[in-house]
Amino acid sequence: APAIRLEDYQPPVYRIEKVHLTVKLDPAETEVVATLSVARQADVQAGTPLVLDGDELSLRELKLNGEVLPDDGYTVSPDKLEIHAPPSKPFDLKITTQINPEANTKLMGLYRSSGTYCTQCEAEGFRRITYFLDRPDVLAIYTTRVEAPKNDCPVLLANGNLMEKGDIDGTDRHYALWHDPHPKPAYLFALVAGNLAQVPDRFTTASDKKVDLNIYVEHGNEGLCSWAMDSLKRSMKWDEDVFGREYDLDVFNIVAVSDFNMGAMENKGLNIFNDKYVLADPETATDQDYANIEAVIAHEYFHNWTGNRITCRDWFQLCLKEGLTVFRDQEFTSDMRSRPVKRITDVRLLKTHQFPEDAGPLAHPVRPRVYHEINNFYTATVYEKGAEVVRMLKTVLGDEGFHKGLDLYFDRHDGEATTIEAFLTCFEDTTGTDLSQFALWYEQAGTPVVSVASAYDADRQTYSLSLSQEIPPVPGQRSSKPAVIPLRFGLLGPDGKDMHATSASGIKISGDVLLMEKSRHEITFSGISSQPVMSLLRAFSAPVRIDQKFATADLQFLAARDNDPFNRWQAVQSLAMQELVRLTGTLRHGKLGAPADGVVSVFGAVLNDQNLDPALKALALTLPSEADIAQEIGKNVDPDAILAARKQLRQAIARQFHGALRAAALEFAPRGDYSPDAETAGKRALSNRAAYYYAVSNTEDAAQFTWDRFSSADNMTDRLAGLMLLVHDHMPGETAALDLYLSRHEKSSLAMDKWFMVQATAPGDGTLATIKSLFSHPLYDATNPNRVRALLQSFATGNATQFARPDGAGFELVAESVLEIDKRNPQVASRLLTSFRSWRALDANRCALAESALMKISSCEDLSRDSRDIIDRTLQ
Ligand code: B3K
Ligand code: ZN
Repeated sequence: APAIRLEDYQPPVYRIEKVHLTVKLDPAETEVVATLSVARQADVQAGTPLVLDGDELSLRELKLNGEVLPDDGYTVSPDKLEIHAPPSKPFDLKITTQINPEANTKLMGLYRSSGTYCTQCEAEGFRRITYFLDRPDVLAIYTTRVEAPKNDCPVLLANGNLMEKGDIDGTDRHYALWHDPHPKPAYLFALVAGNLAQVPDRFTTASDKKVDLNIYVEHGNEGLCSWAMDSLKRSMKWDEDVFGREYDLDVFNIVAVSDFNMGAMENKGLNIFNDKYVLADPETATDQDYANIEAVIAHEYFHNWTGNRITCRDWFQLCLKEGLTVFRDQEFTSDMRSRPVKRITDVRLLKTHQFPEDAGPLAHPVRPRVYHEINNFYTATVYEKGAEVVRMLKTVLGDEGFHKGLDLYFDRHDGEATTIEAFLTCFEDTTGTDLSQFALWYEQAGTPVVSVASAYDADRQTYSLSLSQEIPPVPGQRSSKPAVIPLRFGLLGPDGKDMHATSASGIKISGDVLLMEKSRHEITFSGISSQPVMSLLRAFSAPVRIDQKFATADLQFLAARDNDPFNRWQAVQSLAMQELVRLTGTLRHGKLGAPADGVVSVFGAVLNDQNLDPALKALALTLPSEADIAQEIGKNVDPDAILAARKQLRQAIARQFHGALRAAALEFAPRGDYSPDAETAGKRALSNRAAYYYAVSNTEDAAQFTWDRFSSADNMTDRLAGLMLLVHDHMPGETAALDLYLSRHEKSSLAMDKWFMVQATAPGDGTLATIKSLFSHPLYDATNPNRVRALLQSFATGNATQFARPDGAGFELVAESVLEIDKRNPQVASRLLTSFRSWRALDANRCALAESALMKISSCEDLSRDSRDIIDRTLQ
């Protein structure tokens, strides 16, 4: 596939102003009649050919201004329709294509999920429905007529407002006519038809407009939508209150489907969701699921302004809508729940997903400059780092400047397809700030490392700080320019309070933010009356790594006293990380070191801190993940040693504090009816975190205690936590627990995904055989993306020791699966393939084994474009 480059961008030569679609649904032979109102751009020569995109299409009829086009007037293939010499005046093009939804296993374009017709058009799925200028800078007004048998498909939906609905005389079919008055790119087109249950509600906007809200689900799931609906209403209200954004149609529809390549899709007025981000009740959904549903519902809703009303000029600008919308959904969750908890959760996600991406062969800038397959760029870098960049913009400009700039953006670009440059210009225009250096965050890949050294001079009462920044080389980027790095900080005095310098030199400071703009800064704070402890990067004010040598005592001090909750958490993590890296090293030399008392006791102090919010406490008591430790070690990684080191520290904490842990597990277990609210969920998290340690405490009742918690759980959060312990720690009752869970949940596919996931992520030699036998389990379905991800993606990304087995069998299994899935669903396959991205960091033996598995994939000649792109970059 050819490389698509940002620098080659050309505006479209024709506009498509209106689209009238008639979709006559049929499982294998759906007919699509598209009438496009086309106009030549003013600066384009008359007669310039019109070249429309297609993908696996077959043309049935073609008319121009009502006349059948002669054969020599056009050329057509499944992926292209070219009109050689279109009229110079605006014209109508009527294109009839036939498609086969039933055979569409890629789940792009129009397909069927459990009998329901649905569409997915982002990024380039519309061209699988009809020939079109399938690019985000072609904005049209759509009218859609959906036709289907009344019995099979009582529900007929498309974007916009419903204009008309009726029977088609003399047939068993009916139709619905939808009109969307807002011009939109084709990737936001959607239609749905099926036999679905409707859960209605209503929202009144700030300007008193009534909006009908509906969630459509499979019959029987009506009772599982109330959390999603509640989340939607809160999102709508919040976007009015915080960003001044109102909804703009008479109806907002959400449809939940069970076969979906990703989380959800923000189609105008008709969001389509993976049902895991809609359906919830205490019996089948965890607290985490509830939080995810709230966040994804909000995210898709917020796209209505950031993405739909203002969209992207081209796919290189993807972060324009995604980074900004993730930032908005993060803020929403922070307001709905606990800001520090949300911040820590997001940073953990960033560090486990985005940092490794940015440090490996798949690294790319937040705004890439080149791609071969755009679907491979819906990445943690575009989404999560993209959100961090927006967050930094807010930190650099201040709340007021940020909101003024954003208001201008909404005003100036409403109805347009635009760019990152245009976005940044709005902030420059409102605040007078030059953002040209800041813009490098969109251009440069890799995670900057900020190195810190400090010295205190008691005589002069000065504290000096040397800061330097550097981005380690990443593919295609050997050197880099200094970025603008806002570092939120505090200088802690011995009493734990922030000290205030009488003056500071060497850097721009605004409030509690140091603004790095150069590669080096020598900073001096004066009037510092005693040796301070530096708390840097508070609230994780920039997506960087900090390289700072800390004395254990200073980290202990920060862990206990920092008034920034994020950095308190970070201090505990840093202490644990130092120790885990040390223990891993010892284990690799065949020795068994004991965890240091000083580190273990910090966990005891956290556990016994009466003033710490339970949710924060649960997070502080969570050890860095195996993936985090691997990343910290960086090269020659041995996952077995990491697993063993982590287990050692966990056991040491468990053995030393078993009494307090048991007490906390009991004390914080919420009583009474289940509620998913953040506070109650925080208590449950702490209770389960304590139980996680207690399970390996060597006390007599640890096994029984764990079993009882599992078997008596009255909600999924506790049941799943219990099941994980029994299965991952191979405790007595492991098999019985899996059987009990299976018989209880076999009817709920979302609950069963968790059952597959728990087994796939169990450490231990037996897991590979388990996975292979699960392939033939009656409930395994290789065509359902959620199920495939539950078994294989979770194995490849969440079971480091078995994926990277020293005999290579884990890599083999994933490689074979990629090849098999790729034939059916390239997007699911290529996503699974990205789990190899850190292969070069492994030890020599594992590295060689990973390479041969990758070579095997690469040698396959008919790989999809998606997987070819990932494999080529992974091996480069
Ligand atoms: N915009 C969609 C993602 C589409 C992915 C296409 N491969 C969901 C979202 O980010 O809201
Ligand atoms: Zn999004």
